[in-house]
Amino acid sequence: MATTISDNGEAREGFFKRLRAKLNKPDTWLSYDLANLFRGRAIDAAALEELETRLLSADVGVEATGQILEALAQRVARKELDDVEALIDALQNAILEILDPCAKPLDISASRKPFVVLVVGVNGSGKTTTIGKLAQRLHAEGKSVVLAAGDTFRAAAIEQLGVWADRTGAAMVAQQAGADPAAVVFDALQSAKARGTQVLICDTAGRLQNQSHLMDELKKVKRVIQRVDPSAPHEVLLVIDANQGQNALTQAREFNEAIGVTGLALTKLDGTAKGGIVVAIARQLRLPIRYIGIGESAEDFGVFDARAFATALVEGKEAQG
Ligand SMILES: Nc1nc2c(ncn2[C@@H]2O[C@H](COP(=O)(O)OP(=O)(O)O)[C@@H](O)[C@H]2O)c(=O)[nH]1
Ligand SMILES: [Mg+2]
Repeated sequence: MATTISDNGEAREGFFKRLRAKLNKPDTWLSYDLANLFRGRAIDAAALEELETRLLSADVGVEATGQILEALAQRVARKELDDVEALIDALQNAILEILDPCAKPLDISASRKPFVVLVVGVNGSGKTTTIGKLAQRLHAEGKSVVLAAGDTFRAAAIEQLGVWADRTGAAMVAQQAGADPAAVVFDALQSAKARGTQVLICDTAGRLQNQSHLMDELKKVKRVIQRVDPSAPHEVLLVIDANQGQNALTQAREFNEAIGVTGLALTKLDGTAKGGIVVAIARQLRLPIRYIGIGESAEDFGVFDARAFATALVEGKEAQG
């Protein structure tokens, strides 16, 4: 495939290579498995049954697995899949079909000033880290950024955001631990407006998603934002740790019901043998997947690219030689 490689393209290429290397721990995921399992065998109903088991154990989920197998079974019936390479190729296409509708990058429109991103998710999912990475990315694009330290639950959370602010050149608006998050976000929004800042990113506390207290707090933050700018927040970004497995789906539904999620960031895909959860999330939630995280540093972060992800998931390291 001939591609013209711009600066941007090169950066994307580099991220894709790291994604491919990090996503598939050597012997954990499909490609290695399948190649060994099916080499020299006929691709028949029995083979598809074994594939089904592997998809389910990789967290692809019942619905997405069903959809994938249906597509493959049709091709087996037409005798189009006569070896393991053809099967892997067809699998990749079936996964891409599920991921593609969710690959909708966040468009940070310049007409919103500031463009307000409210970041939510359970404790430890990677919110603050994702905010730091996003701030870095926006900074590199020449955009001005204010961070609101809306996780006032622990002092350490405010400090952690402060480190990212220093590192990325973003301004931060914070109050002491225990302050009302809605007040912090209100201040930050006023400050961002006064400075003519382009993007405001609001951190929030996580704790447990089933605490109605947390959801009430997030609703209040949202209301306060809307009092200043009725069109905001322009993005409610839910951060999900991919290692949460099927639990991630439950979290997403709860946050979505409470405050309305407009996009997802999926983190810690480097640490999981179950990257298949991304397919389950795409199939069931049908929410735009904006970004993925594949490590702790700022460069371990990229826009979700459905084709690159499907390829990384299915090809793995082995296939790359
Ligand atoms: N390996 C890995 N670690 C991550 C990633 N994103 C965040 N983390 C780590 O996960 C932990 C929790 O992240 P944090 O941003 O504090 O989560 P928060 O509680 O949602 O704000 C930290 O140790 C982060 O460095 C990722 O994509 N990959
Ligand atoms: Mg945090």
